[in-house]
Amino acid sequence: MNTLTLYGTELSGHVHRVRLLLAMLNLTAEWREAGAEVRKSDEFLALNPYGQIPVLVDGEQVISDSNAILIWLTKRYAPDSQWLPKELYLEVQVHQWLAKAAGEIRYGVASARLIKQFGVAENYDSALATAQKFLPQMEAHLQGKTWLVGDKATLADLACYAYVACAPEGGIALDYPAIRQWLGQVESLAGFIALPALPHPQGE
Ligand SMILES: N[C@@H](CCC(=O)N[C@@H](CS)C(=O)NCC(=O)O)C(=O)O
Repeated sequence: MNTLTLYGTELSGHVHRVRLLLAMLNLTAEWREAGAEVRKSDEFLALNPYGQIPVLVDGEQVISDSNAILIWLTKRYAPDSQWLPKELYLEVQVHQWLAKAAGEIRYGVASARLIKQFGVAENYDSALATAQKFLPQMEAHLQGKTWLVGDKATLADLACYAYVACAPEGGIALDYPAIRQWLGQVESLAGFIALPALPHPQGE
């Protein structure tokens, strides 16, 4: 097997989903800390011209974009596993949630956290509106369910977990019982890794 190398930071939810899957698959990757300065370096930009983490190097192959990395790792190292079901209707539902992770979740709860915790110049009102529309939809979806798709944990759960769990760090309360229960299910997976906690902004 090739040596795997993962570029990231511990506080990134995009990186966290990859770390979770590596742990679930019992795979180890060499860690390269890639804060803001590293991401602007020529060496890093040669790996990912978009200057974003995570980046996975697997032998000669370089893969960026967290959800693409999840697909790569699963199809390459655990093609018959639960993480990407083979049954087409379940598989497309996993892809729907990967799209939510890159869409409503990224531009809702994740954006709010970026603004409040890291001073990133995004629009807080827009992030709040996106989150306040999406979280009730996710809550409704999770009624009576343990996992986002089917009856086992999948890539959908790993991809959506971090930024939803960190919503309070962006000043967005998680007053959603089914979502909270689901977060607990993900946290109970063998090999689960917690994100370092950040303070919850007050008065939001
Ligand atoms: N679509 C990308 C987004 C990754 C992303 O936004 N990473 C952030 C850290 S959480 C980053 O590298 N930001 C630096 C930048 O965008 O310049 C993915 O899923 O991996």
